[in-house]
Amino acid sequence: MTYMPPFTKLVDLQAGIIPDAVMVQRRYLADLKGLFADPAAEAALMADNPLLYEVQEATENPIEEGQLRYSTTIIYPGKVGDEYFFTKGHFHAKGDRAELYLGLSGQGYLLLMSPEGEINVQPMKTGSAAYVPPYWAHRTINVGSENFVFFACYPADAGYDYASIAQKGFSSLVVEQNGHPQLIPNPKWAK
Ligand code: S6P
Ligand code: ZN
Repeated sequence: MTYMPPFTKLVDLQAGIIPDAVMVQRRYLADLKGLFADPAAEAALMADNPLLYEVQEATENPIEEGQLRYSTTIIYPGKVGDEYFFTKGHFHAKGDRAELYLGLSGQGYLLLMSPEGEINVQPMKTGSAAYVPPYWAHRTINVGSENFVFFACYPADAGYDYASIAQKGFSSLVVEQNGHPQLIPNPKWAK
C-alpha cells in the first residue's frame, strides 16, 4: 500500500492569502452577470467590471471519497444597487456533502437555502465556525466595508452545482437598508 504523503500549507489568517495556492480563481462582475437583482445597477457597474471575489485553493487533492480540499475566499466590499457583493452560490453536486467555513476577517453573511427554498442566514465574523449541512445551497456575502475573508474545508468529491442558482437565484436577497443588511424576498424567485 502506498500512502499519500501528509503536507502543510501556510494560510494568512487575516488576509486569506495562501502563498503556495495551487489555483487562484478571480470572479468579476461579468462572471456573475444576471445574478444581481437590479439589472440597471448591474449594467451601470459593468463598464468597470469590478473584481467581486477570489478563491485561493490550497490543494489539488484527488476528487475521491474520503479526501478533503481547503481554500480561502476573499470577497471585496461593494454593492450592485442595494445588494452587497456575493459569491455565485452553489449546491454541492453530491448534495449530501457538508462543508465548514471559518471566518477570518471582516463581516459576512452565509446565506443558505434548502432545495425547497427555505432560507437560513448565519452572520460571520472572525472566529465564526459556520457549518453548511448536507443539501443546503450556500452563498457568502460581504455586508461590511472591508474585505470579508473566510476559510473553507470541504469533501474533495463535493463538486459544484451552479445551474439551479443561476436560473432561480436564492429565495431571499440581502440588501442594505438604512446602513444595515436586511433580508427581503427575491421577487424573481419561483419554486
Ligand atoms: C466550495 C466552497 C467555497 C466556494 C467559494 C466561492 O465548496 O463552498 O470554496 O467555492 O467561496 O463560491 P462559489 O459559489 O463561487 O463557488
Ligand atoms: Zn460549497
